[in-house]
Amino acid sequence: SVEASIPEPQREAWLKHQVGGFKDKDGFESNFVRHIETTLARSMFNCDETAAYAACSLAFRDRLILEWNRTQQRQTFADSKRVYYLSLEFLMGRALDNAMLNIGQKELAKGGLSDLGFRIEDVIQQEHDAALGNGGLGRLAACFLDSLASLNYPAWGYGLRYRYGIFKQEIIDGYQVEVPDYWLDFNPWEFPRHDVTVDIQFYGYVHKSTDENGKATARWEGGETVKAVAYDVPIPGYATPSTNNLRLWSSKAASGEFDFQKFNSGDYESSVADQQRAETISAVLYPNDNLERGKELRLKQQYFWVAASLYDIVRRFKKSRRAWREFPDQVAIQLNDTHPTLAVVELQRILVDLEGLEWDEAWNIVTNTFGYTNHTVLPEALEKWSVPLIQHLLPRHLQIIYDINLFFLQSVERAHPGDRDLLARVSIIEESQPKMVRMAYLAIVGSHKVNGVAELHSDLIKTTIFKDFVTIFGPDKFTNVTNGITPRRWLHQANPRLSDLIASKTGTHDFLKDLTLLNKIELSVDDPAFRKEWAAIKLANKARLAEYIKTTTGIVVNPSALFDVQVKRIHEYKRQQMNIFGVIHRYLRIKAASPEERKKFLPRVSIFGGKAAPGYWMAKQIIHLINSVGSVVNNDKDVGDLLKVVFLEDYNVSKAELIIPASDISEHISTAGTEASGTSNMKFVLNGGLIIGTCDGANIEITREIGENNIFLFGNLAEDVEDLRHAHNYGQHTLDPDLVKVFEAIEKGTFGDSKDFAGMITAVRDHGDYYLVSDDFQSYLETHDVIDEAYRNQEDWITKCITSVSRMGFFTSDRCINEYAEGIWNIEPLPIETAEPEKINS
Ligand code: F58
Repeated sequence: SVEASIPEPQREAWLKHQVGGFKDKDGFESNFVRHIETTLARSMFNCDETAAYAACSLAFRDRLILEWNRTQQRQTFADSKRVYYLSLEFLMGRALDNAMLNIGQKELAKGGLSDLGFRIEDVIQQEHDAALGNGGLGRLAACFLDSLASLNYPAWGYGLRYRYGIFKQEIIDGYQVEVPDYWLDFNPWEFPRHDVTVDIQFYGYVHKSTDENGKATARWEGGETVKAVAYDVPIPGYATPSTNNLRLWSSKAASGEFDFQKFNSGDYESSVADQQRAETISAVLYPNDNLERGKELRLKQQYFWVAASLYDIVRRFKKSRRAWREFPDQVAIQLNDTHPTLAVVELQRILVDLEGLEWDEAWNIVTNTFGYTNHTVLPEALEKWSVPLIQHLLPRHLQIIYDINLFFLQSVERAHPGDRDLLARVSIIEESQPKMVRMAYLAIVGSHKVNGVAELHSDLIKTTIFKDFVTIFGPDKFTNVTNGITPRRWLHQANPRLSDLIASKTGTHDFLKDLTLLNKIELSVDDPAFRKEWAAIKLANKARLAEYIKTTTGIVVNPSALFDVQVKRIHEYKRQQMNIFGVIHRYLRIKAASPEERKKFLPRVSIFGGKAAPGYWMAKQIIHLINSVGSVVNNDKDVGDLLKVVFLEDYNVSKAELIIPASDISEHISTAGTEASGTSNMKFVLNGGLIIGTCDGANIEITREIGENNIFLFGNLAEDVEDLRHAHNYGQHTLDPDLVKVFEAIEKGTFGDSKDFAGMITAVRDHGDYYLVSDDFQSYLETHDVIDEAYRNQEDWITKCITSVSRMGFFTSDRCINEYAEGIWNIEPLPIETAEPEKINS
């Protein structure tokens, strides 16, 4: 047993004083007060909400640490296979509420806080989001961590501890302004491990020689060394004691604080320069969404993180004293997109250069260890790194990449003799000026499985960007794992009343562990009391959002209007421009209508939110147009409640938890074939909102599950996109007449200086309308009219909502994780022998 690892003479003393963590409300309160007075050195006579948040978090943290230690001990003793999820982004959001719910102690904390004079909601609101991610990819990683822990898989996440997460967005005069997000002021959820450090090397040169047995060896020498320091974040599972670890690396100068020599000789500036240069590596999250820019610092981040993580993983494996060939039986590593692909090269380097394995044996271990998930087909988002840059920063890795490519191309040549074009197409090295390393190709060659994130997307990668690799490796290497979301955060935490209403019909909250149990509520679809409460919850959620809109923007919206929401990163392919053009079209119709006719319009609130990458000019123009339309429409007496346009500043995870439960209809309207999956589409439907969408990403599978009567689909299909684009570029582009009217209104200056929006119009009218806005516009408008009609029939609408929710079981991230575990990682959950009674959720 675990206890036996303590030497006999000391065991009794240790076990006698083992900390238990609080067990009841009284215990929580005493913990809380102790943290206020000692840990935080605050007085109980003047304790504000910030201090209450801190003390409450510390009390819960104490609980988490204990379970976390036990989980790690359990996993070490079991010595079973672990999975390592490598992601440059983990968009975690707030931790306190999630911790309370997952360990089943929120009610207890609520009572305790109330005894001490606080409202739990206010305390929760004090927490700053952990925003170490851009959008879907980063949030998916966070959902996966929740599922891995909840399902008792032995799993670690590895990422970077950015000092600045995604920037904070402010809207000033209708424009986006970026403000740094310094989030580490007080972060009770991380544990610095100053004893867990790895020295990471950059630059230098490679020394090649032959050893005494005539074997060629390579040694990477010289260059710069930076220290990686581990920071651990506990990840509690839901209704299980399992608490996994997320390890984030922070960079520090390797050589102490600073150069005293220089300091003493008066050169203070350069004495700190080394330290600053080292710390820059983990300083900022790159704020691009679906765009890769090839900056040296980004490559440094990637190698720094990958090398530290692999060192850690290998160190753990070596403790088991197994033979190297058993590595893939003990270790699965998942590459979240191509950002960690250097891990393939680094593991090969460790095995060949440092551990002395033969190339082929090492390569066999490497490819059996890695799996690669692709998240995009957009060409501008596919990572490529210039050969000279890699040569400079990682000279030995470049040689290994060339060798990997050589052996790969030789195998292709053997299977497809004489096909020179094929060799050029699949080469990991692109023969451009300068030459480039194609990271996706390297990831495919270095992994045993490659997956897309929704059915359509997985089909598209097989037939377009990775077609040749299907020919070479065969179809079985390529698979699909449709994305999912954690129902703990996206239903129970974000929408507790709905979660409880569902539980009142299904008998328990077990659907949070097995989401397919939601199907039981379909039996209650005609139950009047259930329907009434369902509608009341939606209205309350809308009223709460209306209140938030009023306090943050001053705009007054009517909670009984139809709330139409599009919240996600701003990108041309996601087509927020089409949405705002549609809003303008609606505004023009209202304006043109007589007072009598106006009464027939259904009141609507169009809600937008999302950040634009700071260098993405067109995305910023879209934000500006949305705000400009808002200031005209919202102040037009002719319009009144019939139309309001709201842009919510600084969309992030905690705002998503507020916005999503308040939506009637949400927009997932990417050009067909461009959105790999989408995950907010799932969150909206799970919260009893309907969606308007294109036949793209997971919208297609959502339709299959919930039924096509319950979703509003429109627009051209992925298979037609190429031909349409071709037609645009060869002079056959007649714009949709309603879109022309919208453009005329903008150009007349209806929404301010039309020059500010010229780029958005030219993109459609003069530059080939790459995203097919005009082609889909009519179908989009018509579908919105259908939505208005459907919403008027509230009874039918509620039936659609309930039916949809009941059929959403498939989209839990628990299902995804089980699919990865079985089909890619070959790992099993670690059984929990002693489920402590207080862990079982209420
Ligand atoms: C997103 N990708 C996809 N990338 O766009 C979305 O369809 C999918 O649902 C989601 O992944 C999860 O699979 C995405 O968010 C990024 O933000 C990258 C950040 C780093 C630079 C390249 C884009």
